[in-house]
Amino acid sequence: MGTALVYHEDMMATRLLWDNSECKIECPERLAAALGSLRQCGLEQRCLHLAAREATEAELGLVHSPEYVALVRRTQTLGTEELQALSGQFDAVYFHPSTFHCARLAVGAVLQLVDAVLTGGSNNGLALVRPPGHHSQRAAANGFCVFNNVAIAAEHAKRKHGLHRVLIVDWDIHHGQGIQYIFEDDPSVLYFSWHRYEHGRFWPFLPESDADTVGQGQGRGFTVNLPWNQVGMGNADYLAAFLHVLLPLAFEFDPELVLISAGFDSATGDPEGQMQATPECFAHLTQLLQVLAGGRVCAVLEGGYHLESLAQSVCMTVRSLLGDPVPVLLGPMAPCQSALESIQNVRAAQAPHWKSLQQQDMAPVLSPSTHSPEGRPLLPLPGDPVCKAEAEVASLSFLLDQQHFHPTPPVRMAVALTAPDTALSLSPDVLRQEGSAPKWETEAWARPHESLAQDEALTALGKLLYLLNGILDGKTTGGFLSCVLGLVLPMAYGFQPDLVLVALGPDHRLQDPQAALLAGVLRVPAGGRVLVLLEEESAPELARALAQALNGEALPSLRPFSTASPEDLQALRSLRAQLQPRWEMLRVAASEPVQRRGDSEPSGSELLLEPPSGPPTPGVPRSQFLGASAPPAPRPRPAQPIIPVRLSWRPGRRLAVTPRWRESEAGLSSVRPGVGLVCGSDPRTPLQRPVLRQPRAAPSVCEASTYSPRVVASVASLVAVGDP
Ligand code: Q9C
Ligand code: ZN
Repeated sequence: MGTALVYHEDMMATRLLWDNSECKIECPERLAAALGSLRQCGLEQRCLHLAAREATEAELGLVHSPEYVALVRRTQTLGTEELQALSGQFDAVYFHPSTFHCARLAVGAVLQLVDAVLTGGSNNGLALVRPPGHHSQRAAANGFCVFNNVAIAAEHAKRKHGLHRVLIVDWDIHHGQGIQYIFEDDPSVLYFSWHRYEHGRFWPFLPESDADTVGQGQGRGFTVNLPWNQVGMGNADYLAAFLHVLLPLAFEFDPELVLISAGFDSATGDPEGQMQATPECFAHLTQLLQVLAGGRVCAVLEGGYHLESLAQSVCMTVRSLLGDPVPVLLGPMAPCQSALESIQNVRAAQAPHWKSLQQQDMAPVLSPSTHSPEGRPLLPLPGDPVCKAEAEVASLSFLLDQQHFHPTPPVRMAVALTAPDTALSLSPDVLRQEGSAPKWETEAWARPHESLAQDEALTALGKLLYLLNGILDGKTTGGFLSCVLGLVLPMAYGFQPDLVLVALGPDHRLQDPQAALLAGVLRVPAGGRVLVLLEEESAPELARALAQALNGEALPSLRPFSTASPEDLQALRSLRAQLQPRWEMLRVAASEPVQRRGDSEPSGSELLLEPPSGPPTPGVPRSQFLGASAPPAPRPRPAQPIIPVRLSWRPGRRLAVTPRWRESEAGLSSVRPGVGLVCGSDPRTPLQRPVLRQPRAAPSVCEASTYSPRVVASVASLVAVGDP
């Protein structure tokens, strides 16, 4: 088991033999850089190494024509001039005498990986290959690609392993039109690609890269294109695309295998993509995909031409595959207008084909904020940078500095509440009562952690999230998923918590797989720091499912998908409308260009975000409590203000879980450091403070007998603060 790494040094042999500024970026050093970093970070050593092999002709024939395979085979014996002449027959392609060998190794490496993952040899893995594959077509090389590595792997998974549903996520910054053509009428392969498009002015200049291309015949709705019409897309834009487009469809599709066309030209610094996502973003994207298909995720290298950015992004991907907690994402968490327009358009185009999108009136953007040329000019305009390869390459740290990434966020805490009676305890008088906790004790707990000594350390999403009870009841998977993907996760990303507490109270009404999914996905924005608070009476099965989820292990499928009820959808819509002035990650559509953001918010948001009565927290301006009255944030934005909500619990509430599951069944001994299940020992023991076993060391299973703010704060301080 574990994470597989497939690689063969022969794949460094193919290289450009003549002068060509477009092709020279696809160079052997790409593999060397990626592998070198994996070694340096100690990640390569933790992977299971699979031997690469050359794909057979039959395997190539799963996707390519025999004539095309024969043509590529003949390049082995050609001289440089002949190679150059043949290369010129294709768009952005070069051949080398070793190309046939390398391209067959690339396909074979991916097939080895897929076989290992589908036969249980490993959980997931990465294939580091050259040449890349996603532009390659049945009878044509294209865009540095010779054989379509990922498409062949998907076909192989269907034919040899009998899979019925394969998801391909193409996060390379170019449109993998090759994969799209191969599966355009195939409903067993869901192909998602985002790509730099600029209204058709970016390579490969295809109208079929736009959002309104959705597949053909039986395959309608199984091609999902998200075109970016501006450069500079960043972490928030990519995450919004995952939360509001890819993940809802992926859960409804319920894949048995996830293949990632993992191009890192979508990362900051890349001369082709010109985007701004940081390497950490790929850790998040990977981990979000790991909640699908029982964790069977195979990443396959495609593009990525800024060597340092590529290498770091590859490391981030592997770290996630290994199950390590991911670094918390930094930077402003709000998608830009152009990204929201693209998201709105693809949701509108896909809505007829997916139940999970049929929840609101979806109209495409009428007047895009970026200029759309008359008709579709399929050539770059004069003055467009054609190739940036000659330009100076900026170092990664310079790029990150330029984007104003703050090195350390303030300590934050987020609480997701699902129990109505716990939520009710958030009334103003309880809040005041909580504030009067003995000063000496609070200070004693806060002393080792300076940041906790400040009041803001106890902030929470809880007051907002308790309103979600009605739709978190687990009746429909659709309602549950819409809530988790459309509200909880975007808010968690907007809040950028250092710790997430999930309190599963007595009436949480979540089925075990749903509770596990909630904990499993919240783990991602929280950088792995999630505490789940369970009731004493909870079933051992629930505790086990949660322990697995917190550990980053495979989540059970939610099948079958059932559509959310109209009431759920109405509740979601109105919550979104009320919350999105403050939480921009909730947006699924662009605001009208003429209208100022926040102008049309329904009154009543004050009710939702009402500050606790009593004096405002010292040092925190009162206006921060009021989402609707906050001014709309321009871009670039200052760091998102924290909404301070006092955390409180009914005094004396127990968070104990019975010893039935504690020792053996839940497998707590394998819980990772920084992740905890909080459970009580003997609830009758009037402990003043929790007994914390091995604080911050592995495994951080804490014992506490009272469900009080002091317990929560102290547990939080030990887990969230100072943990590298
Ligand atoms: N400046 C891959 O990333 N050149 N292929 C486009 C636009 C071709 C990219 C020129 C880029 C091919 C796998
Ligand atoms: Zn690319």
